[in-house]
Amino acid sequence: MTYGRAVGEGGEELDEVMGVWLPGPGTYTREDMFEIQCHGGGVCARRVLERIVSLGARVAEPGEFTRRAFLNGRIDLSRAEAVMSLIGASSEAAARASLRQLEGGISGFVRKISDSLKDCMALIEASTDFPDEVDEPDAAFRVRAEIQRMREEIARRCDPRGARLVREGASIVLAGKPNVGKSSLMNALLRQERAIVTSVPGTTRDVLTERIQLGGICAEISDTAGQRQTSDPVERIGVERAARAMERADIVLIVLDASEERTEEDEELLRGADERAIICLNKCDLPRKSEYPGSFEISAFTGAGVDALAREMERRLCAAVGAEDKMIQERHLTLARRALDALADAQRCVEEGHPLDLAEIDLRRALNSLSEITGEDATEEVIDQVFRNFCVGK
Ligand SMILES: Nc1nc2c(ncn2[C@@H]2O[C@H](COP(=O)(O)OP(=O)(O)OP(=O)(O)O)[C@@H](O)[C@H]2O)c(=O)[nH]1
Ligand SMILES: [Mg+2]
Repeated sequence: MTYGRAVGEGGEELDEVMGVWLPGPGTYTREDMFEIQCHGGGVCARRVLERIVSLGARVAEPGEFTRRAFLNGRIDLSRAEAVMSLIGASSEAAARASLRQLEGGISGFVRKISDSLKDCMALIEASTDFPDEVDEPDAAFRVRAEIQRMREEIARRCDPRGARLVREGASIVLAGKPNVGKSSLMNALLRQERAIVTSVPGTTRDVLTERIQLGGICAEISDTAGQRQTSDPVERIGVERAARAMERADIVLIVLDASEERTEEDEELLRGADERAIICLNKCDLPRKSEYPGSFEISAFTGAGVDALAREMERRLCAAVGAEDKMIQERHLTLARRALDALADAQRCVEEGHPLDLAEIDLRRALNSLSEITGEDATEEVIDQVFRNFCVGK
């Protein structure tokens, strides 16, 4: 590392810098590299960069460094993608999953399954080439068992919902009739006065969204307009938006008012409750007029029970994400599903008693799909597609 000055065309000083010489192959791309470290902020970096470009350098294309690392064999395609998702991670869970992928979690898994597939194919070839030495029914039995095992193992890693939760975060929606305390609960969960709270029913009209982190998972929490029949056109649009937000939610907090008798509007919401719902009996600080078995008894006003509710949401989201190493990238999920389909065809083929070399064709298809995840013989088109989404310079 050398200390020096970056100078302009006329010798004028642009910045005080450090120059670092990094000889390959121990570098990110395995090539020789030279790094100039200038002061932060927009102006210094831009001036130095413009000067270097005027001397003949060019700015890297999006993902070019990682692409070079891939083309020079330092990382496989799934690790290159992990670099990108690590940079873009919006939550602890996303960063953790990306790091595991960068360390080769997916690559190792793909290698293991690919080896099992090759073993199966070798066994099939042996049974067709040397029928006297390898008993075909016995080979068929072993291949079938192995296919079943591989299918289960791949399926465990393929969880589109868990992947979406890690990648994009969860959606939590507050629902309930007007004035039960949805906006108050939103504020209590956020620990800030975000939504307007009044004693006038119909206060919230639009969907109001904020981000929180629950157990390292990013969640968008949305306060909505109270559900009721209304002739006010503005409120009616709000009620429709609330219904749409509920359809897409991962968790629906159905808020009831413990200080009031339940009404038909409450009952209708409760009838629509599915496994995504958590029933919150709010205003428990006031004298009770209604109960609800199995509900979370809370007071958005005093804060009682709100932490327990947050912990329950955290528990549910963490359970949905799962502890095991899963695939998070859409591209990997698509390819793994393709491999699963091919394996299902292979299994059917063996079970229906067709010649084993027919199943081998399906096994090869599965192998090709899996190899595309790590980018062994990936086409130029696939590689372009992966790096197109990178940010500039990495
Ligand atoms: N005592 C008590 N009052 C509460 C509690 N939660 C909310 N309130 C009061 O209930 C009234 C309505 O609260 P909001 O949070 O605006 O209710 P909302 O469900 O968002 O109502 P809309 O936006 O009209 O659908 C306000 O006067 C709050 O102060 C609570 O836990 N205890
Ligand atoms: Mg409100």
